[in-house]
Amino acid sequence: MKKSIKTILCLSIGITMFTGCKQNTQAPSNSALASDVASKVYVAPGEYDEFYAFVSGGFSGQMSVYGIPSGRLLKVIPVFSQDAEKGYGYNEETKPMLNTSFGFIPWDDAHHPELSQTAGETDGRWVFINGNNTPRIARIDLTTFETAEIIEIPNSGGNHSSPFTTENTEYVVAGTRFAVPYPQKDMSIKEYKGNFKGALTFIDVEEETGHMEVAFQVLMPGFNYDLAHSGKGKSHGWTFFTTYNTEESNTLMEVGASQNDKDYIAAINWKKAEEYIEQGKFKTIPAQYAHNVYDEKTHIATSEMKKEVRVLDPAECPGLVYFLPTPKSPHGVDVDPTGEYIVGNGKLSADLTVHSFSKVLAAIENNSFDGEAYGIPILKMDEIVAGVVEQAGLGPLHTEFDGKGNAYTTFFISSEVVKWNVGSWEVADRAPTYYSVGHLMIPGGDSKKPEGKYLVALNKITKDRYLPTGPELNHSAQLYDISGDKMELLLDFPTIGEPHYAQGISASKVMNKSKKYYPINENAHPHATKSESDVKVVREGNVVRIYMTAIRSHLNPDNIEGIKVGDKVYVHLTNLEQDWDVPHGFSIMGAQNAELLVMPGQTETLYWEPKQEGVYPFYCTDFCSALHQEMQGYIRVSPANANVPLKWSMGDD
Ligand code: K7E
Ligand code: CUA
Repeated sequence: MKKSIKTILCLSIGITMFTGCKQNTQAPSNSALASDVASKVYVAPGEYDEFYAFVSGGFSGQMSVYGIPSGRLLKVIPVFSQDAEKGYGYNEETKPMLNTSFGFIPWDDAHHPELSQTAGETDGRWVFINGNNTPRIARIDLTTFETAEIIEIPNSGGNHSSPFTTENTEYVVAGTRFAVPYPQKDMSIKEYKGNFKGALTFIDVEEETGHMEVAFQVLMPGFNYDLAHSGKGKSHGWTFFTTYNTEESNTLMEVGASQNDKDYIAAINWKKAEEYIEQGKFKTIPAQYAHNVYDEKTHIATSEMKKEVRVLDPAECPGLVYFLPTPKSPHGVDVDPTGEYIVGNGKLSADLTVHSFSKVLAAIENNSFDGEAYGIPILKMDEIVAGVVEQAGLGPLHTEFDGKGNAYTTFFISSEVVKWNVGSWEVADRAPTYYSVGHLMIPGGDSKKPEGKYLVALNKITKDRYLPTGPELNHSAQLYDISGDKMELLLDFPTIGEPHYAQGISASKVMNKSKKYYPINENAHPHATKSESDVKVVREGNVVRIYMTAIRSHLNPDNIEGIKVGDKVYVHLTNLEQDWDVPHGFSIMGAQNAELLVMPGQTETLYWEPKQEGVYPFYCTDFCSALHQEMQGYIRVSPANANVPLKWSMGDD
């Protein structure tokens, strides 16, 4: 076993470091593949995949949806970024979704999709995802596959240990990666130690609607809070956050944050937190954060600015937080399906440390503490460790479970997935990844009921796996069959942006709820046009509103005159179709927001300031019918001082 680790290691480092010099002219060998793998990923034309996979876009700020096992890209869902494919963040209706306390921010870094759960199982209602850079959490509705809500996280910096859910989606959590002054203020960076803080935020998710509110924050020492997972079963009521930089270094972090032999997993008893909130033991701190909600009936997002947040100080709330010593700068923290085992993936350690929740409770009961940090008790490590997976690989990052008593951990440096037994801590199998794997995903793999048939490795480096596409290659995912004793590599497929985490779910839990169109009679958009007989153009001062409809195969009206240079023109386009998968597009020459893409039954608005006189064509941008090319019209733009009367028509009227 030792030897094979070495071989893999050399291979992986070799490839990672040196492919630049030794150009590959041929595709890498596929000799590792069994001959029947193609049939295992083949989904015949017209047939459906067995699972949905929701894959983060990382620096693209989006989330993409794939079918598993085929690896087909089904959709890209715009979340924290404007998206020219969907019009999200360009049309007037969705711009407020990207509002923050810093104004409109149309790009973020999204890492961790997390499905909603009921009784510890994925339920197919929503998927949440974090924006790291300007801290935000989004909720995507899995009937529409659209972003329904985004809430900003106050006094956070690098919203990374987010948005992991509790067993019944009571909360999704949002932990700050970077410690910052709390509340934010001007102060010397050199005074970091002891003064900066880390806020761990619990966001209440309303059971029926999914509506999010910041319930409370736990004000932690100024460490970095890297990842989280909530307890389940016996550990329900707790959430675990990894920490690094317990050194509280503020410069040259690669050295400064790697001094301590052990950092901690912070165990937060959120049921206890609820009691303290109930008893009024919180402080109310001024804060500024945006809460953006998309209304499916009006098809409009609104943004509200929130002003304060409730904060609990662990030093004043005994029993709220304990530290579990864990080697060494742990990255992921993962809880097994029973809720008993808490796996710390110490990225600078060769071993995996697994804590026992029962032992944690016993240690708390017996006051088995090894001192404290900022008033938070540190549990004695040797009293809480359940086992150690020794020398499993290099650079463990993340672990998922198959529901059959096995865990699978990714090792970034040794570029492999290692399967090990929960309980005996023995390594059972290992499979190389190409290359440098980050997260992995098993459908339901962080829930009580994993569906342990497939595993997807989400890789950081692609190099020679695909045809070259210049300096940047798409990231890659790799699909493994894990139904047998040995992992079997089935498929490579490219991803959009950087796939950090992903979540998977049986298609049957989602597909039948999928919306086919928006009922036009429920369209409550204030500028909807529900019938072609209601189309009109209205001028109020220099604001002109065009109430337009789209149906195969015309835009109505299609001739408009009386618009002037300097007008503020709003094209409110309603798609009158009541049929699945018949969007219409709209675009007009010279408009800076350029285009719309309107779903059946929906109304969207394009804002346009005509800059030059002339006659400008507009047209439908989505090939919707045999006469799509005829779906076009003209708008005449006259000089600012002209007195051309406002007129609109379609046909001869
Ligand atoms: Cu490991 Cu942001 Cu979850 Cu990427 S993080 S790998
Ligand atoms: Cu409507 Cu093309």
